[in-house]
Amino acid sequence: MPQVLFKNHSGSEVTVNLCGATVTSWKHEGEEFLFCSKKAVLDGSKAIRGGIPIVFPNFGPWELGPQHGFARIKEWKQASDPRDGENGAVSMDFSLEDDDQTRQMWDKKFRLVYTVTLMQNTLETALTVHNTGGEEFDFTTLLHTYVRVEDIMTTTITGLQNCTYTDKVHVGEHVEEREAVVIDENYDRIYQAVDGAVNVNQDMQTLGTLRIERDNLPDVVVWNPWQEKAAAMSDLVPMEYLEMVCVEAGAVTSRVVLPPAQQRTFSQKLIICRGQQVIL
Ligand code: TA6
Repeated sequence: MPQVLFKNHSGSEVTVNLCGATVTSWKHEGEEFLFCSKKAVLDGSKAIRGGIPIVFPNFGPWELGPQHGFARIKEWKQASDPRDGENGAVSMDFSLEDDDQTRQMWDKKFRLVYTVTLMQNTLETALTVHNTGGEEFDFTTLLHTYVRVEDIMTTTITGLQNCTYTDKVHVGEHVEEREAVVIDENYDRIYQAVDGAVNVNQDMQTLGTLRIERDNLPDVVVWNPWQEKAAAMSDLVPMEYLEMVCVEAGAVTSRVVLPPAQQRTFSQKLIICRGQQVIL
């Protein structure tokens, strides 16, 4: 599957695989900030295990098609060349439209435009959903970001305190009491209507804090398969669960309804905040 790489003038570069328009790598000053498995399948035959797969039009198991929808496994088009924006930003667009295959699963007319923007210290990814048909449709969507961590054991996630979450592992609904969430087991939680940014905090000397800001993506899913599940996954090296955490910005707890001829944009900013205080 073709890949596109582009750079900005402040030492960042991003790689996008046209399979799913999946951002598979984002480097700043030579340091990689996204996790992508060494066993990830990059030929388009399945979703890429890493980077930022795009979930659309359904988060989770789906009676009409594959888990997490088809957008992450379809071949997207490169819809623009890299273009310069304000303050040294560089952007590129990718697009996907309905075709016979998508209409067989989900009989809707749509156009998706995914804009990937490199700014200084920041990667912005914005998905615009256009309803190009004559009827309204509804969907869920999510940016399934795999954050690279040096060591999951010393990583914390802040910004989730007091949020209600649905736990897929210890089934039920709970309220997050911790200021700093620690991942130390198979973890799969949907935090609902999270206000403000979420931070992935690591050692200041290495990756520091990655701040995730969201627009129109109220929910945050936190996932790590942990040892046993990781070992059973064909596209993950068993010990790689120690090097990743998925912090996924989504609109998943309520379905988004889009009337005909309307569009809506869902975006996130991943912001490198090196040197910030780490909460352990
Ligand atoms: O977003 C979390 C999640 O839905 C988990 O339940 C987990 O299974 C994960 O996504 C990965 O799903 P995938 O289909 O990519 O194997």
